[in-house]
Amino acid sequence: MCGCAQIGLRKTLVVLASVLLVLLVGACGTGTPVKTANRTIAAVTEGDFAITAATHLKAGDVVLRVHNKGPEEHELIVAQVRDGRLPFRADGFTVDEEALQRSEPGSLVPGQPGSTRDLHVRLAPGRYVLFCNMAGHYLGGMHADLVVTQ
Ligand SMILES: [Cu+2]
Repeated sequence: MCGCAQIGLRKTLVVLASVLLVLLVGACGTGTPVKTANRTIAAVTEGDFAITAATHLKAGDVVLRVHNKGPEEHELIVAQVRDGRLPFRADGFTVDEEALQRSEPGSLVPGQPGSTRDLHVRLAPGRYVLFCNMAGHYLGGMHADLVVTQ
């Protein structure tokens, strides 16, 4: 057996373990935003039917690390609002996303239960709502207010 191959494999395992550790630490955030050199990383947790996230963040480049604990798929939309209210469609239970276009810094399409995904957004000072707009999910409780300060 070749010792070189074994050393290579061991190095690969160490690197994989390090990457896993970083991912796990990132995924298990307590909701306290983490400020790095250029950006803030903030944990967002989605579930049936609630969104848990920081209520206040500093303006700038932000990574929303979105974990869907399921059991359903959930999307995430970030919208800036003036008075904390979102426009609704005629159906009365989904938000009118077309009316939000210019005040929507970012969104994620529906994600699998158990998944963790990053949404990169640039947030200006103001009031925002994080929400899931799948049928009935907003009214089911999937929205969270966010205040961004200078
Ligand atoms: Cu949802």
